[in-house]
Formats: sequence, C-alpha cells, structure tokens
Amino acid sequence: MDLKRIVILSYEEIIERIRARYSRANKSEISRLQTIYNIVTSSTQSVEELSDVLRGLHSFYWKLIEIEFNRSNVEEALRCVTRARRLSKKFWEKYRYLILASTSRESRKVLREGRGRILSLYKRCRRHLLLLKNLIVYLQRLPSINPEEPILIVAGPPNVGKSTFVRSISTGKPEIANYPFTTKHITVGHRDYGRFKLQVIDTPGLLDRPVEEMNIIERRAIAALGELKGIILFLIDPSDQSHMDINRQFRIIENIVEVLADKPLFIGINKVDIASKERIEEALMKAEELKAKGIALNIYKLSALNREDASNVVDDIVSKCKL
Ligand SMILES: Nc1nc2c(ncn2[C@@H]2O[C@H](COP(=O)(O)OP(=O)(O)O)[C@@H](O)[C@H]2O)c(=O)[nH]1
Ligand SMILES: [Mg+2]
Repeated sequence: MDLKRIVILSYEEIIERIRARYSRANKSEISRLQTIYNIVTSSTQSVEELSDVLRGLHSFYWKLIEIEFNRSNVEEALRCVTRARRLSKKFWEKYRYLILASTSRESRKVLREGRGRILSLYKRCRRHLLLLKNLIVYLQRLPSINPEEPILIVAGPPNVGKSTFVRSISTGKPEIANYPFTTKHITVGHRDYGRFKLQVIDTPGLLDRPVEEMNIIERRAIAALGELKGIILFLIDPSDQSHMDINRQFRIIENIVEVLADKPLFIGINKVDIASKERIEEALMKAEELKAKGIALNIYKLSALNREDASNVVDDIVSKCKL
C-alpha cells in the first residue's frame, strides 16, 4: 500500500492556494479561471488514487479503518469529491467559452459566476475533504502488514519479552509502527524463509487482558487481527520480573482463544535464563494441560534474548503449521 504520494487538501487550503496565486495582476479572465480550475483539480487529484487503493483494500485494513471512520461516510466523501471534479471540468469548459464569447465588460461578471460555481462544488465537499485528508494520514500511520502472507502474532502480558522476541528472530531491523487509537507501538519484524517471508508482530496492550476488560476499540483492533492468516505465540513470564502470577497469565490465553478461535496457538515459556526451576515447572504443567485439551499445539522453553533460542521456536512453528 503506497500512500506516501497521496495528498488531499482541505477546502480552506484550496482557497488559500487560490488566493496566493490569484492576486497577481494583469491576468486575463480566462487565465484566472484556468488558475482556479487547475488548483482545485490538482489539490484533489489523489482522490482517484485513494479510491483505487480503498477498492482493493484487504478486510484487515478496512477493519482498522472502521475503528475510526464510518465506511459509508468514506464512500460518500469519495463520491462528493469525484463529482466536484467532474462538474468543475464541465464548468471550466463552459465558462471559458462564455468568457471568449463576451465583451471585455461582461467577461468579469462571467468569470465571477464561473468561479463561484466551481468553488461552491468544493465548498459542499468541505467536511468530506477533511475526512479524506484525515483518512490518508491515518492510513499512512498504520503498520504495513501484508494480509496475504502468514503472520506470527506474539501475544502475552506486558513485559514478558514480546518485543525482544520479535527483534531476536527478525532477519532485518523491525519496523516500529503506530497502532490505531493507542499511544502504543507495534513492532513488525520479518524472517526470511526463501519461499516466503514470515511477518512477526507483537501486540502491545492488545491481547494481554481479559476480554471483559477491553474497550470497544481494542475489541475492534482484535477483530482486525482476526482477518489475518495469523498464528499466535503466547509468551509466559515465569520469572520474578512478572507483575502477574502464572495463573492470571494463563487465564489470558483462554480469552484469546475466545476471540481468535480459528488461529493455531503455541505457548512459549520465556525468561528461562532467570526464572526459578519451580516456576518454570509450574508454567510447564499448565501449558501441558492446554496442550492435552488441544488448545495449544506445542510448548517451548526459551530465552527471547537468545537469538538462537527464539529462532528455533519460530522455525518449529513454521514447520508445524506447514507454511
Ligand atoms: N533475562 C531475560 N530478560 C528478558 C527476556 N526476554 C525479555 N527480557 C527483558 O524483559 C524486559 C521486557 O521485554 P520486552 O520485550 O520489552 O517485553 P514486552 O513488553 O512484552 O514487549 C526487557 O528488559 C527485556 O530485556 C529473557 O528471555 N530473559
Ligand atoms: Mg513491547
């Protein structure tokens, strides 16, 4: 999704731009009208590109868009601006002809009328232009994820080592992206398997609490994750660093299973380099119960700080899921 070049101006910005260029003296009526037409056209050019992007957009991105925007409002905005562009071309052609056919005294009046009609088309789209402008900024800030490719979603309570894990297994430097409606960031890493690239993301403050404690935005963000070809790796922290006892950490898994039921789930018991044997055993027993029930497909003990440990986990998940 390349949105870097897409820019749409608000109505006020369009007017500002016209004002800046219009005032130069000694211009003919025709060239003044042409200036207006050129500015409104170039300032909204991207609407066509945006329409194309949105038409081909994966449901994952649509679900993220719908966290903040109403889909029918977006469609209405596109229609309004597209219509303004079409009609302003007609007006430009019509009034150019009328100016040519008028005496020099009449032509100023004709220009005023033509200008008024073109600008009122865009004035009517004022809030739509603003919406599209905001939508583009919003889209540009979303993490770039290819929904057609497999993705490993690293979940777990805060501080278990999710971001560390993503960094450890990434072939390149992970991208840090915004996540809609939170001040939190999401780490997007990639691991190259030749045939495909596995995307690995962490989920800050998203899958780390019981569903009942989530707000509507978080629930929608999770619903968006549901659209991905996702595999879940749930990390547990059995060390003293964890603010959450092991039972509570495991209860979160049940919540995840509830909202992302169709995704294969694996459990990683992390920080084995610093956790006590007893706590690791305790975590392992709970994980084994979930495996016996068929909820977890496999269990790993690892230290996410250790690249080899972390990589072995991902490689095994890839082979178990036959990617
Ligand atoms: N000793 C040890 N520390 C770890 C391990 N994994 C993560 N940490 C540390 O735990 C802290 C939290 O890790 P972070 O990846 O930010 O956790 P997140 O909140 O789940 O993303 C950091 O200080 C990490 O260095 C591990 O396997 N062993
Ligand atoms: Mg993190």
